[in-house]
Amino acid sequence: MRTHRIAAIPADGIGQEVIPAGLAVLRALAERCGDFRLDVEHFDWGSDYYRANGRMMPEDGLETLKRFDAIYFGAVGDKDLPDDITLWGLRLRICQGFDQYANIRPTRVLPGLTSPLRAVEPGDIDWVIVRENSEGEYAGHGGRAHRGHPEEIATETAIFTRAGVTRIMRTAFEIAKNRPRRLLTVVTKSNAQKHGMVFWDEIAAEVAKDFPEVTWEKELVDAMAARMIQRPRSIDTVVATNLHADILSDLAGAVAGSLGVAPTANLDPSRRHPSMFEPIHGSAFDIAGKGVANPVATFWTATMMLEHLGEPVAGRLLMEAVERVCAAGIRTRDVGGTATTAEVTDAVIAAIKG
Ligand code: GGG
Repeated sequence: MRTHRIAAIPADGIGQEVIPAGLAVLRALAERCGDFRLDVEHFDWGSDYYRANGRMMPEDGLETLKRFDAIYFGAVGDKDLPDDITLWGLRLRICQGFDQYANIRPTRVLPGLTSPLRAVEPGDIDWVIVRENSEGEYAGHGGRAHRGHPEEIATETAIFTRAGVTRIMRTAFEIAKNRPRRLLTVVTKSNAQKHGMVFWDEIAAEVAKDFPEVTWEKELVDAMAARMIQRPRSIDTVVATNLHADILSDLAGAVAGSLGVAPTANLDPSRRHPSMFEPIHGSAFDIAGKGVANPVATFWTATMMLEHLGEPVAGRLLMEAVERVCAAGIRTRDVGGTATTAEVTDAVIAAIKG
């Protein structure tokens, strides 16, 4: 029997609803498969922890997480705390502290779901967005001066390193190489940002030499946003900076029907640290506690976690169960249904049990 140690951090808002739903589904899956078990430990880190302790997670929190094989994460964000405190204090601390530099965001229109784009059917969109997850616009480099004065200034400097850009580019080419269309779009804003973004284009061209089987192209981020709406079938694998890919992947989630179905894997490909799996969506405190959050993104991200843990069969079983439930019309209201979080979860568990 294989054992995988999972750290569960539901954190804020609907994270408190979707992570328990995801764990219930994972328990049913482990029971059905019978050849692996999940050893889950729960952590109460997040905004309530901040109110009690003055920090989003303990100082030695990363040390604690080191003994796990994966982290199953909900969402950060609180209506009373500044977003930069909650994001930097927990999610970014883990991503950057564990060098989870590759943020992988698949997008598909699941069976039974409807894209807001006219004439897009399930199967038409099959994208993977690769987000650089360790530096760039999220380097935290900058400052403020002359606070409160008319001449006040604020700087936020994006930092791109040769090592950082090369490794995310290699990851993206590798993913593109293993997909049927072998097409990679490298997204920048290199017409306007003539240092860091030109650097991205140069490194893409260098890395491309090692992947002759991959067709690659450059696209500006504004043009990419338009292309996602106007020519969605022309897109396959996309690589972009921390900020650009974050924005594009929210758009991708919306194109696929809802952010409520969009998953993320924050990977440390070196496997020196645990990787972290979460829905793309935030804490959505406007619907928190109402039992209507869509758990599908959290289930889909669980399939990515299972694959990472070396359980691809279980991952496929879970994804098939999720797709059957979506196709059967058991959907939360963000995707046009009336089902609750619990009803979708129960339906997926029933589909797993067969
Ligand atoms: N589960 C993802 C999450 O909690 N996201 C919150 C958020 O504010 N993210 C911003 C970012 O990652 O750039």
